[in-house]
Amino acid sequence: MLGWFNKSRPSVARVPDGTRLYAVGDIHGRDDLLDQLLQAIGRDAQSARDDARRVLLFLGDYVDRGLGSRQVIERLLRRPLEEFETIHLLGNHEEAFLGFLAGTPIAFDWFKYGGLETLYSYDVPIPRRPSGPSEMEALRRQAVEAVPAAHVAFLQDCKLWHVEGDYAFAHAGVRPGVPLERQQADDLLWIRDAFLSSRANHGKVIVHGHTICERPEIRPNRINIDTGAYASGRLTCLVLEGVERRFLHT
Ligand SMILES: [Mn+2]
Repeated sequence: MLGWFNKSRPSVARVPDGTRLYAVGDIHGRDDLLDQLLQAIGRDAQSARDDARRVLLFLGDYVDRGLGSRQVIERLLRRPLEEFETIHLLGNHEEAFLGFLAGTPIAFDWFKYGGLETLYSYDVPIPRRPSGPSEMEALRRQAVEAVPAAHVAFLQDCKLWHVEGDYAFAHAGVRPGVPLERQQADDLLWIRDAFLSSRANHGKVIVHGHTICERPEIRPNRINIDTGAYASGRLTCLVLEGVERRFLHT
C-alpha cells in the first residue's frame, strides 16, 4: 500500500523560498466578498515571517455578473494590502469589457455574459433591450464617458500569466503542448475542455479560474479556484508557501 502511494504521488511543487503567495479566484463584481477575503488575507499574513515576501495575485474576471464591478476595480486600485507585491491577471470578461469600450464588434456579445451589470455599476442608463448597431454605439459612447481612465488603464495593465517557482498562473489555463511563452491570449483567457481534461505535465502546476467548481479542484497538473463567487457567495483564495497549499474563502 505504501509503495503504491509513493509511486502515484505527484512531484511536490513549491513557490520560491521566503515567499507566501495568496491567489484569488474569479470575483465577478462581488465587492462585498472581496472586502471580506482581503481582510482574511490581511489577518492570515500576520503569521508570516517578518521578512517574508508577501504576494497577492488575482486570477481575473473582476467584472460582470455581480452588481459591483466598478467597486471591485476601485478597491483593487486602492491596493488594500499595501505591503504585498500585487499582480493582476486579465480575465476574458476584462478583455470583452475593453473590447466593448474600443468598439470591437464581436464584443457586443459581452451583454450575453454579464456586461450590462458592469455598465449598471458605472451608472450607464441601460435600455430595456439594447439592439441594433446605432443603439449599441450610443451605449458604447456613454460607457466610454462613464468609465474612468484609471479603470481602463488598470485593465490594460493586467498580465496574461505569471510564474512563481513551480507554479504558473493564468485566468483560464494553458493550451497543452505549447510552452508558456508561446501561449495565445485566446487560450490563456478562454480555454476549457482541452486544458481541463488534459493530464499532460505543463512544466508548471497551473493555477487558474474561469470554470466554476463547487470546491477547489486539485489535480497533479492544475488547481482550479473559481468557486462561482457571484452566485455561491464563496470567493476562494489559494495560499502557497514552500510546498504547503491551503485555502481561505468567504
Ligand atoms: Mn472567465
